[in-house]
This record gives sequence, structure tokens and C-alpha cells, in this order.
Amino acid sequence: MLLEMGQSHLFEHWPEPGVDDEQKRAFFDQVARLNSSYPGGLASYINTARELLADSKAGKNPFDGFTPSVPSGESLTFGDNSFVQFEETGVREMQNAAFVLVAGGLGERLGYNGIKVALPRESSSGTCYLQHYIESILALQDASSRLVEGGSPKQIPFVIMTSDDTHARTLELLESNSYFGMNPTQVKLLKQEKVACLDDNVARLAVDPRNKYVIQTKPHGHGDVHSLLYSSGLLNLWRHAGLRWVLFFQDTNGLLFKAIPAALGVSATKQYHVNSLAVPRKAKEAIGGIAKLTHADGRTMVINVEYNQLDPLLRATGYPDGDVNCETGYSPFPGNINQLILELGPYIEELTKTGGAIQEFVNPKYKDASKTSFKSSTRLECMMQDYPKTLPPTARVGFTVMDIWLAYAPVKNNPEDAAKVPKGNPYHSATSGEMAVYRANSLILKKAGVKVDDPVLQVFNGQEVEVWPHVTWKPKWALTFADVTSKVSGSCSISQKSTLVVNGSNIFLEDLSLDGALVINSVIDAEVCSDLSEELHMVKVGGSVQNKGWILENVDYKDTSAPEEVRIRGFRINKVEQLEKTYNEPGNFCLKA
Ligand code: UGB
Repeated sequence: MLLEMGQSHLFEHWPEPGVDDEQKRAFFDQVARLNSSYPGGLASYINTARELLADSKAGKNPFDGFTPSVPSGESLTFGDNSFVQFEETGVREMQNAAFVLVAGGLGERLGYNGIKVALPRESSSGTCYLQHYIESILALQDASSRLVEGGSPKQIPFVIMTSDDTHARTLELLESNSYFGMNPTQVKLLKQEKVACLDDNVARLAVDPRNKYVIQTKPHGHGDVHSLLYSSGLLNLWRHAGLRWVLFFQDTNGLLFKAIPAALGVSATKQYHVNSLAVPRKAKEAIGGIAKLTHADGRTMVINVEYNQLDPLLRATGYPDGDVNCETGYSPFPGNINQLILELGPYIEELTKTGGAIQEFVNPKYKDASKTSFKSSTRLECMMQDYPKTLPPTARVGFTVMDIWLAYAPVKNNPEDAAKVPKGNPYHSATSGEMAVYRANSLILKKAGVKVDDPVLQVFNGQEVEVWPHVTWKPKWALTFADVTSKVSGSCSISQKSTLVVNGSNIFLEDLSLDGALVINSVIDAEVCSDLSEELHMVKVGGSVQNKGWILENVDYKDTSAPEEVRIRGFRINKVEQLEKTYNEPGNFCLKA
């Protein structure tokens, strides 16, 4: 096959039989792996590469014939009636859902040496992303089964897509932490394979410069998740188990689970086959824009257009200024945050036709304008949000826009690049990722009636951020706005310098005045409490707490004496003074300190 596909150069420097036989065998093992992990095999990969490389050389616009316009979707406002209603519907539906985390990327832009899901989401509790995701899924599982009368508790399946770069370390993180409380059989790791690199426009496979018996490979992109799910057989198992939804999400967004219940509520209510979560987006911000594309022949699709393509597409189709902010201060095209909710039935139907193959693209860096040779080898790539591209026009493809402060705070940029982000645009750094969690929690408490002091501005690693009180809670304490309002009452207040860590589902805050650091733990088993609002199970905490609290101290990202995860956020927490309370029985507790 390789010879037929014009790949004889791979064997050019091979010595006679008997020499390096082990390495030659390893070469064919690799070829077999590359062949079996790509829908249609290596021959299909090479053919597609030739077509896409020819299009790229000819400068063909992938959106040729399409005109973009602003699509209409559901726009939610946190805390209003319809939001609360969608949240309730979403939590109810959760027991029919499966979650899929794409975590095969190394996060080159962040430059962090570990896996991104092991980074702390915030450093007050020190909970890492993976732990937070798992605890959120478990809390949703419990809440959903409580809502559905007579429903037997279902375990929500959780799939993590890894790659050679992240697999071992993800598994190790799970195993060394007892899967953060999840049943290990609930979790499935699916490893994506890399794809062969290409040396030139006729798609000759690249030989690894370090070893002539190895084909050079690079990641194929998060779009692999669809073919992996399909070939794993999980989708049909889920269908037989009565599941209806598959929710996809990315590695570092500490806010995501605040948006998920309402977004699933929208999917269920509007019966969307595809629902993309979106946020208002600043023009030219480095996230894709969701657009409606209408072809000259009448076809339309609602699809993500990557940020580097949106501006040229607009310019080429009658918008001479390209991607610019409108009167709202944001681009009219909502920003894709790559949280997708797919309805399982139509998803399986589509994948049965496509095998999970997603339209690919190629992005070669040419040496010169002749476009005949590349600066370095390239490869085909695919993105999970391109899934709707092959759907029939009857498919119900929608999106749900939520406030940025509620839904989106990824950690993608290293401190140096983040500091260069134009003023007013989000930093997407470890610093802003943590501050966003405190801001969201503070704003939610405020909306629930707590008096929360305004933030102060502080600069960490060259980034000016709002510092709100450091409020953090376990997902089992509150998943929805209704949960929060049911757990705070009376006249509560939190000063700006405060830290509040809430750890326990049955903790209720009543007439609490906090000016310092307070950590509340409850070790009463929530699962035995069928109704958490019953007085019988409540740990009611109030009173006045005042202490020196926890202080943020600046750390420069170049200071190698600090751990990497501290350096990249630009501060460490100095725990000067706090009150920590652990309750193992219900009751009313008045704090004084
Ligand atoms: N990922 C994989 O699992 N495998 C891979 O081969 C590559 C990545 P990036 P990207 O939300 O801000 C996306 O690199 O691709 C995982 C959307 O395309 O962080 O530049 C990886 O582990 C864009 O439209 O993002 O941009 C991570 O979890 C916009 O929505 C995830 O895929 C943008 O995200 C994303 O990888 C965004």
C-alpha cells in the first residue's frame, strides 16, 4: 500500500535484509497503528492530504461560496426565571447524560510542563481541574437522582480522551487519588493516536529526523474524539442504558459546570441535536466565532469559524472592516467555548454514516511564495466542533450564550503572552482563571442576597485583575442558583479581603458576617440525607468572624524557586490566620472569632 501510494522514499535508505530487522519490524508496527487508527486507513489519509494540500497551495478558501451572518440562538441571563427553569430541567436530565473531556492537548501556549487537568482550579482549596470536574459530575448525579421520583440512581459515565502526551499522567493522577471519589468503572480513558506528518505537497510521509525507521507524527486535534467514541462501542452501550445526551468539554475551564445545567436544560427544551455553549466575544479574540453560513446554492449551517478565518471571511464577503466589535462592545458573532451537547440518537445515526470522521484541514508553513516546500513537516488536523459540518439541513443545530463571568475562564496563555493581551480582552491565563472563579462565586452570592464587597485591582505577572473575596465551594454544596439561594439566608456579608471555603452539602449560611478567612467542613454523609433542606440534617453556620485572613503575595513567573503552578499564576497564598470548623453532627452554630 505504501508503495502504491507513492511512499517508496520511506524505504530508500534501508539496508539489506538481516540488518536492523528489529527496527524494521517496529516500523511496520507503527504503520499498522497509523493505518488502523484513522477512519479509512493510511491510504485515505494520504489521499485527503493531497486534496487539502492542493487546495491550500491554490489559496482556496474553505468557505468559498458561503456568506456569514449572525445566527440566532438562546441567550440566557444568570438568575432570571427562565435561567432557573432551564437549570432545573438540566439537572433532571443529567441522569440521561454522559460526559466527555478532551484532554489530549499539551497546552503549548501555556508552556506548563505537567498535564493541564492537574493544575489547581483555584489555590484557596487547591482542588485541581480533574477533581473539580469529577466532583461536579458526581454532585449532578446525586442531584438528578433526587429530583427524579422513584428513579434509581444512575452513574453518569465519564470519558477522558488522552494522547501519548497525557495518558500516563492522567491515569496516574486518577489512580493516586482514588478517582476523586468516582467509581473507577464509571471512568473510561480513550487514547487518541497521532497522525503521520507530511513533507511536501504530494503528501510524502515524513521520516523522523532522529530515526529513519520511524514516521514522524503530530497530534490530529480534538476532532478525534468522535471517531474514538464511535469505535469504542460506548455510544451504543449508552443508548441501550437509556442515555440521551453527550456533553463534551475542554481541559481547563473552572467555570464550565456553572453553565452546564442550564445549557442542558436548553438542549432538552428546544430539542437541539447540537447545542454549543457560547459567550460574548471580543472581536479578534483568540476563540472561534459561531456564525450562520449560507451558501450561494441555498445550503446553510450554524458552525464555529476559527478566529483566524473569521476576519478574512468577513472581509471577503462585504464587511470591509472584518471582525469588529458592535455597539455592545463585543463582536456580533458569539464566541465558541467548545462545550458541545449532542443528542445521542441523532449523533449515533450520523456517526454510523461517517465513522466519526470529521472534516479536516491542513495548515502548512510554506518556505516561500512558490508554496512548493514547507518550513517544517505538517499534518492533517480536525476539530470536534466541526461535527455539524456533515449534518443534513434538517438537523436542529443551536447554541446558548451565557455571561462570560459565569461560563468561561480557560487557562491557555503563558504569563508573558497574557501580559501582552490588548487591554479589555481576557488574559486566559492561570492568574485570570483563578480570579474568575472567585468573581463568579462572589457575584452568585451577591445575587442570592449576600452583601459582598467590591473587588480591588491588583497586578500579577503583568496582568491587572479584579480581586474579589476568595470564595470557593464544593460542587455538592451548590450546582445551581436555586441551590445557592436555598443555602444562604438572613443578613450575610463578606469583606473584600475574605476567604470562604465551603466543603459539605448540608452547610447553610445564616446571618454570617465574614472579615477574614473561614473554612467550613461538614463530614456528615450527604447521601443519607434524602432531603438536604430538612432541619434534621442541617449544619447552620452564622455569627461574626474576623481575623487577619489569607493574603496574596506576588511571585514572579521567572522565579524558579517557586513551584511552576504558583509561578504561572503570579501569586501564592500566605495563610496568616483563619478559622477552620469541621462539623460531624447537625445543629445551629454561632461562630465568633
Ligand atoms: N485537545 C485534545 O484533546 N487533542 C488534541 O489533539 C488537541 C487538543 P486548545 P484550541 O475554548 O478557547 C479550541 O489547544 O484547539 C484538547 C477551539 O478550537 O486549548 O486552540 C485539549 O487538551 C476554539 O474554537 O484549544 O481552540 C483541550 O482540552 C475555541 O473554542 C482542548 O482540546 C477554544 O478552544 C482545546 O485545545 C477555546
